[in-house]
Amino acid sequence: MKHMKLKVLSFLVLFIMIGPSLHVTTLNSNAATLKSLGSGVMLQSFYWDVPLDWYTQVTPKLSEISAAGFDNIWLPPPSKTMNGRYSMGYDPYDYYDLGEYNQKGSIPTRFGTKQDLLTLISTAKSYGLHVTADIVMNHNSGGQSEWNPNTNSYTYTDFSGVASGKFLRGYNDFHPSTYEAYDEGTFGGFPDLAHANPYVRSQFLDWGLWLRDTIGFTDWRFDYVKGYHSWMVKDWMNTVGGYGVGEYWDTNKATLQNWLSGAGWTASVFDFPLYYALRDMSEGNGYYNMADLATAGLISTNPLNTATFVANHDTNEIFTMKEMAYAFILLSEGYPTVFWRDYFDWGFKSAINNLISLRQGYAGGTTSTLYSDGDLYIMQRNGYGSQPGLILMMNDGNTWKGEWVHTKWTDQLLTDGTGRANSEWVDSNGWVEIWAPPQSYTVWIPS
Ligand SMILES: [Ca+2]
Ligand SMILES: [Ca+2]
Repeated sequence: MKHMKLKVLSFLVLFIMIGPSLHVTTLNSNAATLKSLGSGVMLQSFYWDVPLDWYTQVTPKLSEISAAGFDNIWLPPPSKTMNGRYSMGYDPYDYYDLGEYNQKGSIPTRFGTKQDLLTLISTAKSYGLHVTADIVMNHNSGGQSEWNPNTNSYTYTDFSGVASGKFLRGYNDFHPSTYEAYDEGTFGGFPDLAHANPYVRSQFLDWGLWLRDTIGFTDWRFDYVKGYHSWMVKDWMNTVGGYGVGEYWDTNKATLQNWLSGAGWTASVFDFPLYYALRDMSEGNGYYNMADLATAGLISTNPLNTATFVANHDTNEIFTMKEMAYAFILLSEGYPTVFWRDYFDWGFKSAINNLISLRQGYAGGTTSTLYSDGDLYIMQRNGYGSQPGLILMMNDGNTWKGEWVHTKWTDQLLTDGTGRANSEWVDSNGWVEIWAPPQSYTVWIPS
């Protein structure tokens, strides 16, 4: 009897594990008209020092972006900053000025006017795309100097003059506050917000609802979550909903799991451990141990709460074998992010389009490692629903390599979805010999 119950329970757990592709809190009513999040992949739709009025360059590409299979575009922090048009948005000054008020040198932000942003968002939604806002809650910049009795000194913590007239801040809204002297971390020398002050917490939640209901953002990327309490993200997700992903720049998987737990598993986190493993592969000139890929990332343990990437606006170190790195994240579990420059500027568009198509058509279900050694990593997606599964074979060695693997199929012709290798038959016992070129990959699908 007890045994039976356990079996039923483990079946339910399995179903929950492979059913949804990622964790989304469904409070947002307008998400219903958009693509199901996770049915495609996310596009980081900016890079460091993008041209001025960037919004107006993104909008004309949204049709193409949606058609390629993306389901979500991640935009830079929208608020007016201390450095105005010179800033990439990570030094927020007036949270409610999205390019509407003449302050800090201009009406628009670096990325354009509020109207440019609204046009971008409504166009994106017309193509079914989610729109992710970059949320900077750890620090501010650009306040006036004021006498601060908490520090017995002058501090740049007077944000009472913001032109929007909303979310005014003063010294006690920052650390050291009478509510809390300090939190998890500070960023540069910027005034560091005290979320333990109930005013700060509630103002952020109000701002989140305004971004959602008035501006139209659907999802959230949380900047520098290492710098503040994870409960702030949990409160945001439980109040505002959608999909949230934290930037916790750390390679320790247990540390990332602790953060996810602190955020009540309401959000995901970027897979920095996997990023650095793929960087090591790229820089290894064949000496990277490919067998390590099976467990290198947080996706190997927490795929529903993991967003993967191979480059972003802060870090771009993977050059050799970059397409293979994309193959790994785009065909694995987790929610992959493609970097704008890789897609539009640096020549990976057709390869990424093919990989997204293979992901959507085949890459369902759990993951099994079929074979691994120093130069080969071969994994099978086991299939789910209408997605029959596939096999990804990665080779960081300097010669063509073949390997016999035991697959989920029998008496089945497998073709290489990249067109690099000849088709191969799986025998009646499930075995097949598959091949991959040097420092490259193949993708085996039933045909
Ligand atoms: Ca902090
Ligand atoms: Ca190797």
